[in-house]
Amino acid sequence: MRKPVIAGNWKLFKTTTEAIALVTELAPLVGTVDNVEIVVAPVFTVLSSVQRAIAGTNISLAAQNVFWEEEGAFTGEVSPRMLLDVGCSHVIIGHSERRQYFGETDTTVNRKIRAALNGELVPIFCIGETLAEREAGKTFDVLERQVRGGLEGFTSDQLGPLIVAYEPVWAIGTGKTATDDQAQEAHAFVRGVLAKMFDQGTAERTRILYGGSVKPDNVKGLMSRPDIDGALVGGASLKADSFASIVRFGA
Ligand code: G2H
Repeated sequence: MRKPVIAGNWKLFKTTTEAIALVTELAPLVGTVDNVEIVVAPVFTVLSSVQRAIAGTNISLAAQNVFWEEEGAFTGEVSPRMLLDVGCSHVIIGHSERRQYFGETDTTVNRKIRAALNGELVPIFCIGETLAEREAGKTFDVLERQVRGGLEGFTSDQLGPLIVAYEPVWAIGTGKTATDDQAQEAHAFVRGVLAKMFDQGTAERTRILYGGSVKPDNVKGLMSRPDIDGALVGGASLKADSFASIVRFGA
């Protein structure tokens, strides 16, 4: 059985005071939930403060990005060791906004996943097609290319706890959610690619999250589908009550 994961991607929001207020309100709302892995991903600058605020709770900490080198002359970057140092257990890698605005490619994503796994962090590896790609009938080609590119050169054992997040780019922050059927179809396809690349066991154990305008009122339908193991939530993770509702619907 795959334990569901509900992860909040805070993107470029929340100062220290705001971030602490959010998790302080969130923690008691989800405190009794033990059948869902709950993760929040704040900006780098507030990771330490959020870590102190969630100590002793069932909420885990993720970063939104990582670099593949451990240290060196790489101005502006942060390494896996540094994320571990401030209490991160997870890291989002290859989010479509990073691919779109910061030049990330399947190759850089692959290096980041390797560095994260070597550094004992759980990668939340994001993939997803654009609207143009979907309308051109290329969704499966794009997903297969991204999965193969991101995970090229790994053995099944090395993948360990890797989480995949399917986020159709056209559904991100737009209020348009993929239908339950569209999401399930993509998730089943991705699981099939994992089975082809690795083996059935790896495909069966890998959690595949859906992301793209997930809200309290659509999470239940998505989570009822067999290959949807949770959600990567953006906008709706910025308020404690809506994120808590999503966590509970996913429970
Ligand atoms: C997709 C998602 C979180 P939102 O980017 O990763 O954001 O829920 O706002 O569409």
